[in-house]
Amino acid sequence: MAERIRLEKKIVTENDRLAAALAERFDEAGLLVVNLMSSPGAGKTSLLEQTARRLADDLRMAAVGGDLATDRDARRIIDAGMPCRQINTGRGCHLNGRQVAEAIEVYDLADLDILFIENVGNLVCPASFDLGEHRRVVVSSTPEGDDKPVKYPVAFRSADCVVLNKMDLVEATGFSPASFSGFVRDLGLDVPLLELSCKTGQGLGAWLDWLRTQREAVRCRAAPSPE
Ligand SMILES: Nc1nc2c(ncn2[C@@H]2O[C@H](COP(=O)(O)OP(=O)(O)OP(=O)(O)O)[C@@H](O)[C@H]2O)c(=O)[nH]1
Ligand SMILES: [Mg+2]
Repeated sequence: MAERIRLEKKIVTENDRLAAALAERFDEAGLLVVNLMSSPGAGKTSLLEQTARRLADDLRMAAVGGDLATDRDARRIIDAGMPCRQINTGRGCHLNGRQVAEAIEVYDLADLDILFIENVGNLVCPASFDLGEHRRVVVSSTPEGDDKPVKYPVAFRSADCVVLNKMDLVEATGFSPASFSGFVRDLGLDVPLLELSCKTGQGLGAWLDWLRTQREAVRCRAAPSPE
């Protein structure tokens, strides 16, 4: 009779090894790497467009973005003033370490302050694949409904920052910001929850401040300590 054996040890996958190598490269170069995750259409590309328009004079930024097909997002981000490489995953529902490693070949990481990774629009698979990033941001939006944190806890629990976008639609959609933040806290998360609108610009200042603070934290960690 077949015997069922319970595996308690985490299996180190090929992606874990690639992610560890990426993390080492990112740390050596001293830049901040931010992985953006959301369901399709929550506003990841819009957030990067706004970030490019408002921060490009202060910080050197670049992006890589994953979509099943087309280079539409990359063209939008480039038009907003940030270099971007598009990765087409075909049927793949998330980015992996190999795809990111190939896409960043065109960048001199030491010349960048922030690298953004726009993951494939999907609130399930991307959460399980480390890309060597320093910070994960989950972007949610008001038309999706206020219960997403409890329905997709794996993604939200892995976040260092939660962005709630499309606040301009809060009344039209009947979205309850209080319920949403309650669900986030119920997961035991103690991370910033930034309410904003990429359409009106409301709340974008707090997002840019958060980015600057994270950039500084990573830069200080990477700087060699004085003798
Ligand atoms: N009303 C409103 N619309 C927004 C806002 N932010 C983004 N949108 C719109 O929402 C749609 C999707 O935005 P994207 O930025 O493409 O979303 P995304 O998360 O990058 O989408 P995928 O890459 O397909 O997963 C676009 O039509 C945007 O113009 C916002 O704050 N308010
Ligand atoms: Mg996009």
